Amino acid sequence: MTAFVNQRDGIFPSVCPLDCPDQCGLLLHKKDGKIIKVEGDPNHPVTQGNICNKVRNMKERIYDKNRLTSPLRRIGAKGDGKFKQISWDEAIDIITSRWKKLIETDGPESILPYSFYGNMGNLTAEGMDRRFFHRLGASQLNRTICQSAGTTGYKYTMGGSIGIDPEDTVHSKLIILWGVNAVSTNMHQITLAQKARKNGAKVIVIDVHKNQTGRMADWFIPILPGTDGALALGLMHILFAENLVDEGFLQKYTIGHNELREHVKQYDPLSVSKITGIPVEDIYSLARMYGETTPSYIRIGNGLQHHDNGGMSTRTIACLPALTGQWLTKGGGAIKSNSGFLAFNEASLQRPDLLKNKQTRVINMNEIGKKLLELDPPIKSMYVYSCNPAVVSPEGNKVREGLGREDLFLVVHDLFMTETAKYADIVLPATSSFENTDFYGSYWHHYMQIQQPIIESYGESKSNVGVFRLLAKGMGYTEDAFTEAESEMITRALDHPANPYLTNINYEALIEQQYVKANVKPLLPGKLPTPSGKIELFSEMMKQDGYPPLPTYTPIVEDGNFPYLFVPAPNHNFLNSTFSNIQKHQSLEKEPRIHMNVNDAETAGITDGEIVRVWNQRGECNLKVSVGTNVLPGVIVSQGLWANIPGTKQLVNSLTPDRLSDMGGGATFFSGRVEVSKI
Ligand SMILES: Nc1nc2c(c(=O)[nH]1)N[C@H]1C(S)=C(S)[C@@H](COP(=O)(O)OP(=O)(O)OC[C@H]3O[C@@H](n4cnc5c(=O)[nH]c(N)nc54)[C@H](O)[C@@H]3O)O[C@H]1N2
Ligand SMILES: Nc1nc2c(c(=O)[nH]1)N[C@H]1C(S)=C(S)[C@@H](COP(=O)(O)OP(=O)(O)OC[C@H]3O[C@@H](n4cnc5c(=O)[nH]c(N)nc54)[C@H](O)[C@@H]3O)O[C@H]1N2
Ligand code: SF4
Ligand SMILES: [Mo]
Repeated sequence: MTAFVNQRDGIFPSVCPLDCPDQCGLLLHKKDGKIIKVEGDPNHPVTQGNICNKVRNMKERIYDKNRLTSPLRRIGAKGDGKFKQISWDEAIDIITSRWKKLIETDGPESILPYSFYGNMGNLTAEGMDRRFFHRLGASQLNRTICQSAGTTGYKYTMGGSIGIDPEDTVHSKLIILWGVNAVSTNMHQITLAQKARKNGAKVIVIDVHKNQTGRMADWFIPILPGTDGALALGLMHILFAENLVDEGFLQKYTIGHNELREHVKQYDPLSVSKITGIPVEDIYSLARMYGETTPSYIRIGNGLQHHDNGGMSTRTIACLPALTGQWLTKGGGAIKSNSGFLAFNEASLQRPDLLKNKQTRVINMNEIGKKLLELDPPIKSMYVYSCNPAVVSPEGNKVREGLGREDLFLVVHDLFMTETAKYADIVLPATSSFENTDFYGSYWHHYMQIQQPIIESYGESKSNVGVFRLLAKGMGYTEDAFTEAESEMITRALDHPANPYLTNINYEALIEQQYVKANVKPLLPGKLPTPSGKIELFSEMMKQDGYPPLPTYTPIVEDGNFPYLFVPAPNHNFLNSTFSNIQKHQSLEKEPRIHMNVNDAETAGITDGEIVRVWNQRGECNLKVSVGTNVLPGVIVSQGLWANIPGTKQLVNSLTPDRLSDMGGGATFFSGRVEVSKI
């Protein structure tokens, strides 16, 4: 391995670590041992040297004056943010002594890890940590906050997280960006769509908010939140009624088309229009355009699945390409997530065998507030890493009350003193991804990439892998699993005979080439990983799991007597809450705002630019209002997960429900209702 870290000057290959589908190839410019510039790597086949503004400014974050440099121990009240510097030895000793005691008095399940993908590297996000907590026998976390509902729904139709090769979307003639704010959240999909457009493709955006993505569309279709399943069923109704379906394809590659044909008769365009807020003529135009254009491509976003009915909506939309036989044409089909192609050997990386068949309880991360407050026997200690629950998890007031519990021993490992870390008893400093060894697979394109350490660890910071090695030692665990080298962990994780797409990807190839594409072929003709091997328009498995076996529209759940549906979505310059603490990114976003329809504002006597109170049974925020026509009446949209600046009330998740979605235990961030009042 080239020791990049020892070279004080030069340009080094890297990968964007953030939870973003594009997973860009990067080049890091180093001078005197420090990163002076982050740019896109022109050699990356998909991202081709273009990166977003957030990461072009990444060095501001890496060298921000507020980055944590040493372990800290709390000296003030919980949440106050008063800490004292301690050594790593002390920190590990405090944590492991406390845990050893807890294991004796309350059992290992009184300890809960809480993490997500603040850094997408597999060793960091789901490697050494899993080994450690398996060995400990801790409560397990069900990591459902992001795409769980949609992934489960899509799987019923297609068998797994598999779609088309996004590089093929330059050949598409109709591109539907459905519940995805791709200009901000998947920018290279836009680059590919623009290329397709040059060849005559049309781009349609279906969203509850006419944001930057809606503005670039040839046709923007505003829809009421949580009604996408109904729209998809209305489209199917017209496709069957007007013989716009591909009968040969349905016969050969699907099951249940006859049942579906009968079933969708009830979803007539007039009823669907009333549900979705989309004019009847537009539903007809969209169906005909979709029925008459090949290849067509649907990029299914995460937005539409953050609802009570998100699993079924995604399952339903995933049926559409089969009706018109898209999967056989280059550039035809859909992508929800492509993570299935790059699936590695989880058992070898995560070592569930270290649990020794113990059945430990599983806690859904979306319910963490409630669980911290109500679970019996209680969670006595939580270890948070690569995640910022005080800002990102729903029912935020409960989350913060739970984190503030005097008897909860809280450890937080992060690069910054996040809102969550302020509640911690012990705070540990984390390295940035550029200081680590790790391997990365995109959940959109088909490339696996490697990160080798490029800069020295910042201050005394340590990687997740490094900290779990120390914790294992402190606990007295002697298994080889905790001393295995990173290179060995990668080698073994990539040895996965069950995944035929990985055959050409291994550690050596990654070191040599930096990017290696999975050995992916078109899904059809071929056998899909569904029970029938075909696209399942009717799903016996859904029936067994207690769902309607055919795509069905169910409205989102009643949520109190408040007039507006509230959609608190991500923004352009942050990545979830990451960057929300960085001055440069804050000033680009100006301040947190809500968007409100002009008719609603008039009725409520609210004027553009005013600060309003947004509230419901769960909490309240004071936010500036933008009055206009980019949301439908009855809908309020905010963007960005802002931290609480003292004196402000802007944690949008204090308003969001912790109900679970229909499938996968997913989050329902966008299915809550609010009132908006003048202050
Ligand atoms: N700049 C930036 N990029 C990011 C992120 C970020 O925070 N900032 N986050 C990353 C992560 S973790 C993820 S999961 C992805 C998420 O990225 P996306 O898949 O784009 O999902 P969201 O941005 O949550 O929502 C997408 C759109 O769905 C709309 N929407 C909400 N409800 C509905 C609905 O019921 N129907 C329809 N049709 N539309 C609806 C929202 O208005 C929004 O414009 O982005 C990743 N990339
Ligand atoms: N209202 C609302 N809430 C949402 C969403 C929404 O659209 N609306 N989106 C949801 C979605 S899709 C997601 S994925 C979640 C994301 O929620 P989180 O996973 O919490 O994502 P971030 O806010 O980016 O926080 C990641 C944290 O990890 C830290 N970190 C980065 N690298 C490392 C590392 O190597 N080690 C350690 N120990 N820490 C590291 C970062 O500094 C940061 O504080 O938020 C969810 N919350
Ligand atoms: S956040 Fe997304 S678009 Fe920006 S550099 Fe990273 S992978 Fe690329
Ligand atoms: Mo996410």
